[in-house]
Amino acid sequence: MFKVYHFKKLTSTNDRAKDFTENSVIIADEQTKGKGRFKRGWSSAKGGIYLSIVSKIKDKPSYLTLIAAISTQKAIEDIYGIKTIIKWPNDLIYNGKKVCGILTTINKQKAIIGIGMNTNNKIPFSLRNKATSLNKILKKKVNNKKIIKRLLNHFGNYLKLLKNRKYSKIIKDWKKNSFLGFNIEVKTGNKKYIGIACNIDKNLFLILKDKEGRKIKIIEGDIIIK
Ligand code: BT5
Repeated sequence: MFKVYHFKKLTSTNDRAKDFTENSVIIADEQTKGKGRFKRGWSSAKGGIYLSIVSKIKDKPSYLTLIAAISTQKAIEDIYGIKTIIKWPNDLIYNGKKVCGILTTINKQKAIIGIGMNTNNKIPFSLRNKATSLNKILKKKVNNKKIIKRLLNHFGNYLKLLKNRKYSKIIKDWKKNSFLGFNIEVKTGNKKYIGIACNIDKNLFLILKDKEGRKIKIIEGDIIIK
C-alpha cells in the first residue's frame, strides 16, 4: 500500500514529503535539520529511523499522530519485546526516556506524519537524561528495515480503521499502553498544571485531574511524567 523513497541525507523528511503523493513514505538515513514540535529540533544522526508518511485524511488529523504512536509501539514490541509507554500526544517513552517522537504537519490538503526513532544512532550528550535508543536498551544493533516494515504494516491497518471512522477502537488500543493513571506535570503556554493523566476525549484532548478533583482539558502542551 505504501511506496517507499529512500534518501541518504535530507534536511527533514517532513519537508521533502511535501512533494510526494498520498501513501508515499520518505525515509532518510540522517537529517541535517530534523524538526520537532513548536520549531524545536530533532537530533537525527546516522543509524536512527527518520521517516514521513504522506496521507490525505483531513478529517481528525490528530488521530494520525495517535495511530503512528500505536503502530511504532507495536512494531518495537513485536520484534524486540520492548514495552514502551505512549505519552500524550506524540512520544514513546521507555524507563522515563524518549525513544520516539512524532510530528504531524498539514500542508495543502496533505497530512505528513513524521516519525523519528532512536535505534542505532548516537544520542547527543545534552539529551542523555531524557532520551534513549533501542541499541542502548537492548545492548545490540537493531534492524531498522524490519522495524520500518512492521511499523508501516500496522500503520496501514490503523489507517483503514481511521478511514472507516472506528475512533473508539483506535482510542481503546492507544489506552492499552499509555501514560493514563500516571502523575504528570503539564506546561501549556505560560500555565502549569499538576495532577493525574485521567483520560483523552473524542477530540483527543487530554483530561487531567488535579488534587482538588477538578478535571482540566489540555489542548496542547508538554508533559513531564512524575
Ligand atoms: C517531537 O517533537 O518529538 C517530534 C519529533 C519528530 C521527528 C521526526 S524524524 C522524521 C520527521 N522529519 C522531521 O524533521 N521530523 C520528524 P517534540 O515533542 O517537540 O520534541 C522535541 C524535543 O525532543 C527537543 O527539543 C529535544 O529536547 C528532544 N529531542 C531532540 N532530538 C531527540 C532525539 N533524537 N531523541 C529524543 N529526544 C530528542
